[in-house]
Formats: sequence, C-alpha cells, structure tokens
Amino acid sequence: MPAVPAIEGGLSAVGRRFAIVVSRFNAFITERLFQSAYDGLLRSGAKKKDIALVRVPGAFEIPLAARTLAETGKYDAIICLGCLIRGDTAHYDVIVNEVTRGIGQSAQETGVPHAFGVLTCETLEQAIDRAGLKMGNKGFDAALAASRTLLQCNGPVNCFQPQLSQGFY
Ligand code: INI
Repeated sequence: MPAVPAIEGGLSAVGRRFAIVVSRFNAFITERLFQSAYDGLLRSGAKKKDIALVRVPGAFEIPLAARTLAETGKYDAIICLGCLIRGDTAHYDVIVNEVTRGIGQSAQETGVPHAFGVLTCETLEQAIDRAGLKMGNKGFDAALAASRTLLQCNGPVNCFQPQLSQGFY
C-alpha cells in the first residue's frame, strides 16, 4: 500500500493551555468525563497549571462560558463537557441543539478550537456507558481531540486554512 502523505496532528499537549468547561447537571456522569479529560491532557504532556476548570450549572450554560474563555485569548483549546439525558418533557429537545450550535459557533467565531464532549443520550445507561464503561470515556476522547486539533492547527489562527481543514484527526 503506497504511503499517503497526510497532514495530521499528534497527541502532544506540551506547552499548551486548556480550559475545561464542565456542567454540574448529571454530575455523576460529568465528573467522570472531567476526570478522564484531565487525565488525558496530563498524559499528553499538559501541565496542571495550564489547565483551567470552569463549572457551570447545566449544559445550556456551557456555550457562554466557553465563549467567554475563548475570547480571553489565554487558551489554545476549550474542552466542553456535559451530559444531556432525554426525560419525560421537551426540555432536552429545546436545549440539545442550542448547546451544540452555541459551542460550534463559539469555535467558529473565535477561531479557538473547541472539543465537544457533551453526551446526548436517551437513557442513563447510555450515558454511563460513555463515561467510563462499555463505550470508553468521551471526556478522554474530547481531550485528545483538543490536543490533536491544536497541534494540527499550529495555533488558532491557522486552524481554518483550507489546506489544513481535513487533517484534524
Ligand atoms: N442540563 C443538562 O446538563 N443536562 C440535562 O439533561 C438537562 N435536562 O434534561 O433538563 C439540563 N437542564 C438544565 C439546563 O442545562 C440549564 O442549566 C437550566 O435550564 C438553567 O438555565
């Protein structure tokens, strides 16, 4: 099989600064996402002093916090962690798209990479499976995605150069 040159990131977070936004709602799940994300950053070479933790009440509050942090210019990437679980009412439905859109919009408009580690589940069991059980831990995945993205981007400004846009992962 011929070698195909690729633009792709590594896994090193050495010398990089991160902000992790964690929602308290469904804390049983989100604390596990956070612990794994933190572990992933440290094991990728980030220093504890370079990782800021911001807690917000629920997933709905994540986009504003993420954007505020991104706009400070202090962080190479923002990692957003939350857990939305569908209930008996339409609350989940009105929140889920707003959270997703808000985080994406913050990334696009600030130019700072954001990792999306917000679980969107039908059941608690699905959430548990994604917070350290059958499906791994999406917090860890988000941390690695952030490391790869910013390494690939070589800084937020270069992140959106078209020639790099297919190489994030
Ligand atoms: N917040 C969550 O993070 N997850 C949920 O599953 C959830 N549900 O289903 O209600 C939830 N609601 C709270 C919301 O994020 C806000 O914190 C609240 O509406 C106050 O603004």
